[in-house]
Amino acid sequence: MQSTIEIENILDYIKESSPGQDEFYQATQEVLYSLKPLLDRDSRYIEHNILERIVVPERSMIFRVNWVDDAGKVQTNVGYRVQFSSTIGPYKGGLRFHPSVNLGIMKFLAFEQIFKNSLTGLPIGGAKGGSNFDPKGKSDNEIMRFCQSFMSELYKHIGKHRDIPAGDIGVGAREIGYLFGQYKKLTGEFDGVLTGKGLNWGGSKARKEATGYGSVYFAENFLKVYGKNLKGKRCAVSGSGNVAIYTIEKLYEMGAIPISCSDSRGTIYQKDGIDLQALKSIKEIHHASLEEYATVDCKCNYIPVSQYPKGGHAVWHLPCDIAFPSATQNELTLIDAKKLEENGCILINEGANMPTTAEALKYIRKETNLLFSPGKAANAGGVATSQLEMSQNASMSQWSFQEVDIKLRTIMQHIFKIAYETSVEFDCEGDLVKGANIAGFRKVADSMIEQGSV
Ligand code: NDP
Ligand code: 2IT
Repeated sequence: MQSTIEIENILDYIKESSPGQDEFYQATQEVLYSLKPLLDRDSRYIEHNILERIVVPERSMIFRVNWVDDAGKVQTNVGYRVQFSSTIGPYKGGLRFHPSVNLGIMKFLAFEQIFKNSLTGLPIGGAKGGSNFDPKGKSDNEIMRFCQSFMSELYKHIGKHRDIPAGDIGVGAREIGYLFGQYKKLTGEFDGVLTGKGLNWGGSKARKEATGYGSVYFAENFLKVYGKNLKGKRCAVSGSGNVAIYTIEKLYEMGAIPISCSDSRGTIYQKDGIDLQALKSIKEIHHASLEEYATVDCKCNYIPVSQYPKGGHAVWHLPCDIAFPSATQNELTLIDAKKLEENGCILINEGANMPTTAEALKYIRKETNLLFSPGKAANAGGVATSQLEMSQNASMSQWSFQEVDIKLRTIMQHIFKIAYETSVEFDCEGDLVKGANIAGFRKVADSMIEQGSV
């Protein structure tokens, strides 16, 4: 009872003190309610005011980024870095460049990152950053100048033992290269201050593939508990960026059939399996829209956003066995969840961060038998491999693709095990939302108590 009052008080406080930060409220609400069984069992967390302390970022930076476009005109964007928790290690988390970026989105992502990073078993704290800059339609030179301007402020706040950014939506190998170049110029140091670096200058093999591969390894572990596997399974994948592409690649390796991908303009449905080479060429080389895929491959159906079901997304209305939401937050709604269930889907495995709406998640957990892998566990392979990159940088070594992939597989197995075993410990076997939140929180909260009132 006391824990319910405490949780509601904290959520009221968040609502009042962070108006308009809907995604942050959604993320904290999910985490705090799922901690209830732990709080009821162990009174230390409330005694030490851990909930109140853990929902406030240690530090948030908001800064102006001026850059010059190709026409010679000065443009302005807003940059962010939210350093949420350094309890178990230096701040770690990606950078997102997307027009939708605002403080609430940065805070939700950085908050989720705390527990995700804790679940990996590695010593990394939680952070996120980015900008409302839209890379779409910009020239290579414009992107370079934006990255240089962004880093001209960010470099003051990061460091290899302090805060180590990486990629996320809109930030891939190209952007990390420009950011790293500027950091090196400003500081004169060749440091492992960013991860996702190029393989010639300190990057780790398999980092590019890690989030997608890790997501599939996680699904494989989960299905195994119920005597199932990925072979022959029709998998609906959303997104067509870094996470989606390497989810599709690994699904093929596991004998599954990835039947879809999507972007902000539409969805490709290809019953016999997505053409991975065509997808890579369109997205990784030409940075083009999936409309182009539809013109190259005539065996597929292209569904533009204008034809999506009302309140839903076409990709989740395709007949499938497993869903891999791998694009963005709140891309799987209640209508979508109902359709997935109706079509006989057995597992929703989140590759993106918080892709399932609160309403859909409640329905899935309370009213269906669908298995559900929360993003903070299922997509943790990316950040885990970033930490492997930091390890290689610190020891000035480079491991083979296979060595990194084996470590990634072991880490995903560990994350699944800890989330699953925690669900069993708290009498909710297979509820990995509770299992992951409790396990991720417990390690950070215990460490906060040990470190005192900092
Ligand atoms: P990319 O930028 O490589 O790809 C993002 C994909 O999602 C694109 O296909 C994009 O379409 C689509 N997308 C983005 N925003 C929207 C939107 N508002 N509506 C519809 N489609 C959208 O990003 P990643 O693949 O790296 O990231 C995907 C997800 O995975 C994000 O939630 C990210 O936080 C998460 N993640 C990423 C990790 C990583 O290592 N990269 C690690 C863990 C999680 P379009 O190009 O048309 O905009
Ligand atoms: O959401 C995430 O975990 C990432 N974007 C990856 C972060 C990282 O530091 O590799």
